[in-house]
Amino acid sequence: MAARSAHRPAAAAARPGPGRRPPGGAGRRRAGFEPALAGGRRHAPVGAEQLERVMPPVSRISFSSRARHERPATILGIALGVAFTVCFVTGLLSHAAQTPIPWFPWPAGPAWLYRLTQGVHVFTGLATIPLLLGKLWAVYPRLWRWPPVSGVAHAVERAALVPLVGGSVFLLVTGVTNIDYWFPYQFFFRIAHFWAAWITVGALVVHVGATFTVASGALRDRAATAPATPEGLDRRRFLLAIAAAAGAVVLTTVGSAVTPLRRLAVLAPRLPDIGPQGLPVNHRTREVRLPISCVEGWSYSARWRGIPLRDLLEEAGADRRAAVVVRSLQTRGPYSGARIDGAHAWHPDTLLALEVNGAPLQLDHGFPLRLIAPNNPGVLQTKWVTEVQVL
Ligand SMILES: Nc1nc2c(c(=O)[nH]1)N[C@H]1C(S)=C(S)[C@@H](COP(=O)(O)O)O[C@H]1N2
Ligand SMILES: [Mo]
Repeated sequence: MAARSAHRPAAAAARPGPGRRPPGGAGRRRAGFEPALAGGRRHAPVGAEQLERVMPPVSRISFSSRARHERPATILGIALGVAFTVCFVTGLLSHAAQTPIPWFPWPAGPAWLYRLTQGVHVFTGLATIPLLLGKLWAVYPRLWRWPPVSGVAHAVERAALVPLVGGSVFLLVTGVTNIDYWFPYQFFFRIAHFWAAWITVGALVVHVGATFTVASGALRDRAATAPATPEGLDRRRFLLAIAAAAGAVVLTTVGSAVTPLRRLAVLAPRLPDIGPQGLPVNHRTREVRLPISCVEGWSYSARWRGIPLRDLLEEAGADRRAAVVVRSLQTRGPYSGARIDGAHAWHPDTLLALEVNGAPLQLDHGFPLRLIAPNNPGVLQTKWVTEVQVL
């Protein structure tokens, strides 16, 4: 959306003749495609028919919707710009609180400040999801605009969409998977999220600069951006639906921080009052039922709760084939440590256990931390763990 003239071919594509529905069947292919080309400044190139065969539906599907015009796209863009700025600033504050910056010491008070800034960060980020989906829906016909670029400035604007859209999606996906404790990637969340934010905001600045004229025009002039035919989703209703979706996302999650709304927090991954001693727990703890089987022949089965060893190994970047030595506070004797192979170390049930049968480990059972792995002799279930070493 660099300049009006550049946008015209797509706008024309979005406007079938009066009273005509967007053509759908193969028989109407030609009729649907031609107005789009006629509306452009150039005539149909020779390859138009082949091009149409490659991507016929996209050139016609309901691009007539009234919702798909400059004005709603601009309003959503402003909402997104505000949301991203709020997320960016609160994210930087969070970064400053975790990685001290000499010239920006994070204060010890007021005590509620981080609770507020990080709540705003996460819940604004979640509200951004419907806004971004709406914006992408409203503007995606422009991807098929012909010609794809109409000059250097336009090329820069379009190129900036790659880090802008890619970065936004990356930030939202990693943010959501992180609060869900799902890490389907190798990189360290916080660092990747931090740098992606800088890239996205940089691209956002380019985007706002490049689209400012068109966007402010669309805001000033309600009538000019109205499509010829009143088909498809009404613009106002479209924006209301997006706003309602964003509100619903916040209402169904914010209760994980705002206690009075706790009962509404059906989409929140953690609730403020669920967990031992009335507080949520934030370890990736896991509970398994495994036996201790002593070489002497006696054995007992118990419920162990603790941190999967593989999570630690993963974070340390350990090799899956490497053997692991788990060391005990007890420095002498055959039980001062256990050497376990990769298959045991990376088994999802192998834990550094903190609890047994619903209570913290008793001192004799290895308080505060002991190893418990499936199908290993008791001698290898090291108690009083102090160190894990990858060989
Ligand atoms: N540090 C240390 N870990 C240890 C031991 C030990 O003496 N010291 N004994 C091992 C043996 S032989 C067995 S059978 C189990 C017994 O676990 P429990 O004492 O919790 O029943 O712990 C194992 N882990
Ligand atoms: Mo044992």
